[in-house]
Amino acid sequence: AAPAKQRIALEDKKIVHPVGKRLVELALKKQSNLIASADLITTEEIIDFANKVGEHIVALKLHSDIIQDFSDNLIVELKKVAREKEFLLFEDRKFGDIGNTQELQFKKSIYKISDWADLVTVHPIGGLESLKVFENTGVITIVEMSSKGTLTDDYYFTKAINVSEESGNVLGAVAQRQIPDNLLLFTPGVNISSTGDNKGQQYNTPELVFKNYHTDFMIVGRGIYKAADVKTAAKEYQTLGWISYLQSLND
Ligand code: 5BU
Repeated sequence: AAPAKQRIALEDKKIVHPVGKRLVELALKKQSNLIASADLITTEEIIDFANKVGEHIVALKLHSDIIQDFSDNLIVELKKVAREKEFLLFEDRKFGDIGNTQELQFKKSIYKISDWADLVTVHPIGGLESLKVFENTGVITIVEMSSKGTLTDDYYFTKAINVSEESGNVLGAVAQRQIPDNLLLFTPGVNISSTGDNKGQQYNTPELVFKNYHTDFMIVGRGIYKAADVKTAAKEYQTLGWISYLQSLND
């Protein structure tokens, strides 16, 4: 489908959340709207990956609960790389409970997400007040998923966007379509050499998501971490993503 309207450039988006502002600043400085998903299960692999892709990304996305040897040391090391190579730490926790439980999961688990994550994902299914517990961490709501047969239909999407716009904690949303300009759009399900996997994931190209969805940040997992040369792959996605973004400004 053709884009409904002109896309807004990153620097012209009216983002008020400090973490959202920082992300935009990093994107413009590094000429990157790439978020790498480090879906790796050991500390060694994650640190190695972060060092290789760091200069090409604006954020490193983690699933802490898949890391077999998770420890505070991993976070100490990751923070060092993140500071050095200038990217944010993004925990894709997909919270989805009442506020009190989310608060315990966010602050009290062995992952101590509140101590280090710049960004977290949340299913806004618990409603507006459930989002308050994330305090100064940037919340990215999941308003639509990339997988085949997802239950995030138009009705859910609209309600989830309303909650996201009302909450001061939310800087953006994950979706596979255009969203209001006051939110940053994050799109996973991006791969240049595959159209999907055998577990329901569906892929689009960087060109498509920037042009048709007006994505602000693309999220790439296997396209990078499974590549024979992850640094080269990250650079390739960075370049293609940025070119696609710039082209989409002129559509
Ligand atoms: P992939 O290897 O590029 O398919 O990984 C995609 C990542 O994005 C993975 O960590 C997922 O958990 C995450 N993801 C997604 O693929 N689709 C969604 O709708 C959401 C998250 Br929300």
